[in-house]
Amino acid sequence: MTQRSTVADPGRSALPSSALGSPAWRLPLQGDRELVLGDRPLVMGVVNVTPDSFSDGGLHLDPERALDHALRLLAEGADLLDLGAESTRPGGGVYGGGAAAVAEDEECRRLLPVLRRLRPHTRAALSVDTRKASVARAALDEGADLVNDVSSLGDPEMAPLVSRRGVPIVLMHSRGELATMQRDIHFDDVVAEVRSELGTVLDRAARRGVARELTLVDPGIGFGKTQEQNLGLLRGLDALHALGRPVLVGASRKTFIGRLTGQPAEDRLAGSLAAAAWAFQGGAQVVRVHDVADTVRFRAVWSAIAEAGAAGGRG
Ligand code: HH2
Repeated sequence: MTQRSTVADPGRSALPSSALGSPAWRLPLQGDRELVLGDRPLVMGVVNVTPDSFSDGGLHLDPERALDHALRLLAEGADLLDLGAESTRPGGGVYGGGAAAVAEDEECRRLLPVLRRLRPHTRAALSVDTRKASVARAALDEGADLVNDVSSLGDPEMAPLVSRRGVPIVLMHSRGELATMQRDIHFDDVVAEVRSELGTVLDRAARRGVARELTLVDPGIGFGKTQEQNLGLLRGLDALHALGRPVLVGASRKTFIGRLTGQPAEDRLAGSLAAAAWAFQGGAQVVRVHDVADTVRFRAVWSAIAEAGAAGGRG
């Protein structure tokens, strides 16, 4: 398979500054590859190897089906993939009981056969969506490139692992435990508080040996936030750039969209694209999505318009 444009050749000179004016980051990946962030927003395709994910649970539990799905997302233009074997759907409030916790061996049993099959097919960055250091370690050994940890180092072994292996990590904002985080939510100013708490997470990560240059931050849309707070965060996303790290946004198919459109999770494409537009507008470097083909087409038009504006065209 051909090398994807976002995985740079080693030694390639510094990325030309973007027509959109955002800075570039180059995150090292295993095997002399890099993930280049900043010249245009990247599309991260979601591969859920779970029976119970909120929008596609059970569809790709079989390793061969998960592999087909992953290859399809790459063919549709995904810049990178995020493979997860534990649903992290929060519980409490309107979300009901939330996702069931998955034991480490079960998470590995779901995830590793897919990674093992997928790795030889692509040089695209492969992320593993896990809260467990032991699962992340096994996934890195099977060729995963980065860790997406929605608990932001909740497992005390995660920081030593990523620091030792020198791999990038996504640190996501949330408060409290998944099972209860949708209860008793209070923010006075959601954007300012999420920014400040992500700053604290970055500082704590640095104290535990995680290089700041290897981090991405994520506002945690849908994780312990009300409807209005999710909307406000997307609208105020650009404030997160003050943290000086690339921003990843996962809004695809989430409940806040369904509450506005009345659609079930698998029919939330239009709303997900609206959320992606706000993520792009807010300067997100990565959007995590289920509907890759449509998001890639959407980005083509969005970027063309943005770059026409940046070039000073007046039509
Ligand atoms: N959202 C989900 C899972 N992982 N990771 C990051 N960094 N940001 C997110 O917003 C995020 C995430 C939830 O979406 P999904 O994987 O589709 O559902 P489930 O957790 O039910 O498997």
